[in-house]
Amino acid sequence: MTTTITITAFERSPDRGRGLARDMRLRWALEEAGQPYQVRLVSFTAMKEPEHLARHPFGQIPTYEEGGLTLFETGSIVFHIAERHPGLLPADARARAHAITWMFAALNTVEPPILDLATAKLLEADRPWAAERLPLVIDRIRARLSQLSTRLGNEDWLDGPFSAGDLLMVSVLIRLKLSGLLNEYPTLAAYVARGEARPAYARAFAAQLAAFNASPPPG
Ligand SMILES: N[C@@H](CCC(=O)N[C@@H](CS)C(=O)NCC(=O)O)C(=O)O
Repeated sequence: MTTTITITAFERSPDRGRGLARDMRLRWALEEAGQPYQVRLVSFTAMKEPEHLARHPFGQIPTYEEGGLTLFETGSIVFHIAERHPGLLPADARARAHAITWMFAALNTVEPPILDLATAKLLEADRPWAAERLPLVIDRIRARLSQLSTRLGNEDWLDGPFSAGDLLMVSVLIRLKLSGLLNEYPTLAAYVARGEARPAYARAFAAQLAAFNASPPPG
C-alpha cells in the first residue's frame, strides 16, 4: 500500500516559481527517489493561520505530510526521504555519514552567509550602515565558496556519487546565481550546472514553475 505524500509550497512564490523557494528541494529529492507527491499551495496569509501553524510552528513552507506524519524543516524532510528510498544516501555506513555531514554543511555553514546577502540587499538596504556592511557579507560568502571550491576540486560531487548532501549544497549555491558571485568560482558554477542537468532536478523545476503559472494573479 502506498501512502500519499503532500508537501506545501507558496501559492505565489516571490521568485515566480523559478527554483528558489525551498519546496524545490523536496520536489527534487522526491523526484530523485521516484516518489509521487501532491502539493498544497498556501498563501502568505494562510501560512500564518492556525491550520498551517499546526504543520509548521514558524508559519513557513515547506512542510511534508505522509500518513499521520507531519514534518517541517527542509533538511529534516530531505533526510527523511533519503533514508527511506535509494538514490540519495549511500548504503555504506561511512559514506552515508559523510553525505549527511555535507547536508549539514550546506545548511549550517554555506547557506547562512548566502541568506545574509539577501537580507542585506532586500531588507537592510536603507539602513545608514548598509553600504559598510555589504562588502563584509560578500567577503564571508567568498571565503566559504573558495574553501568549498578547493574541496570539490575536480570531482563531480562532494563525496563519491551524487547524494542528498549535493542536492542541498547545489540548492543553496543556486541562490547566488543572480549575484554573479558563483561565476567567480568556475568549479562551483560547473557543480551547480551538473545538479541542474539532472533529470530529477528538471522535473522538479518544471513542476514548481507550472504551479506558479497556474496560480491566480494577486488582487
Ligand atoms: N529553515 C527553514 C526555512 C524555511 C523558510 O525560510 N521558508 C521560506 C520559503 S523558502 C518561507 O516560508 N518564507 C516566508 C515566511 O517566512 O514568512 C527550512 O529550511 O525549511
